[in-house]
Amino acid sequence: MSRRTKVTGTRSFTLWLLIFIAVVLAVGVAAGALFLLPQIKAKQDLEKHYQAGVAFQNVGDWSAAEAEFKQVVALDAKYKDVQTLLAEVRAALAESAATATAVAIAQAEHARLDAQATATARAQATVEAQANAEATAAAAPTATAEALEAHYQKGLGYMNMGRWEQAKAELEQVFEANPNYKEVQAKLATVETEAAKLTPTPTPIPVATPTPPHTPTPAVVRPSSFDGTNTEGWTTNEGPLTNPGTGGSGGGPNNGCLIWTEGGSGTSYYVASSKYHGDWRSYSELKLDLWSSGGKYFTSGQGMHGDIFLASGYATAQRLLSHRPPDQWETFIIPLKDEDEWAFGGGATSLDDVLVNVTDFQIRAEYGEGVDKSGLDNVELVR
Ligand SMILES: [Ca+2]
Ligand SMILES: [Ca+2]
Repeated sequence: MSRRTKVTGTRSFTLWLLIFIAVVLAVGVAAGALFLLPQIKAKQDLEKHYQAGVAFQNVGDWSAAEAEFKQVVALDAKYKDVQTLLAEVRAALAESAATATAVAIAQAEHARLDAQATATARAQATVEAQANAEATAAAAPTATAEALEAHYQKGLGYMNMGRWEQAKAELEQVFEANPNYKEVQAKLATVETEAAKLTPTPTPIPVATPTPPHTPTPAVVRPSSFDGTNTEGWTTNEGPLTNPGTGGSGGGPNNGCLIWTEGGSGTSYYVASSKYHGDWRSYSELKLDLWSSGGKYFTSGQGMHGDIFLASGYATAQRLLSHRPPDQWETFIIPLKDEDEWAFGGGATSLDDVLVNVTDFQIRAEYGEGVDKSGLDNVELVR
């Protein structure tokens, strides 16, 4: 037999209390979910956009970074350092926009100059082509017209197929023959524009500096070795000059030289023959053998004008040797370049002013006060 128990009194109240508490808890949880979850989610969204913005910023995608940071600001304007990062990103955006503008301006200018050059070239070509076309047309008008039309049509055909290079070749033939033929100029312009899109701009190749042709030249020119008794046109301004036909520098048979002996009141010089007149600028040095003896060495006065004297009209250059030639042959080498040793006169300010066209070349013959003498041999200009 079953027994039924009726719930009454204290036990019934407890049950209802438990139910009430359960209901209150359920409502509380639901309310919590309703109010708190969106806030948690919003917080997560904020961080997600923030991190995305930072990532875009790191890879330099300024627009995407800005978009993300703006979302963060919309949700929470004071979130972390979002305002600073947004400012950075906007600055970068402005900078890249300025760069892009500059590049665009440069490209536009480049394109404009290219177009200008092409137009100029075309205008010139038009003039030439017109002249050619007139001559050709006069010779064979019918044949030319037929050939032109054939090239023109082939050009249009290639254009339709997008074969720009072939189209260009055909249309250029038309243009060369008759620049005003139908719409050839417009078609060519189109073809060139399209062809240019396919062809990368070639890097200009630096123009090689042409190598000047090498002209072999003798190392020693205009030499005077005074073989035999030949004075080779040399003279002195004062005092006698002879060639004994022997005793030249280096010795040996038939080795003559110039000998000057005392004479006159001023300083004596060997005066070169007219063979030495002209442009000396290609020579690097002057070479000669000298000896001297007797008298008392002097380096100024008595009409002296250096040990080596050059003139070009009024312009003069002179210099002393480092020492008096000894009483045996010594070779002296004088560089033909501007050095402190040179003294200029008559308006010359550099050695080249005189070397450009030498009209007088003298080598000092007299080195001593009182009776003295000297010898000269192997005068050479060296390149
Ligand atoms: Ca000689
Ligand atoms: Ca003397």
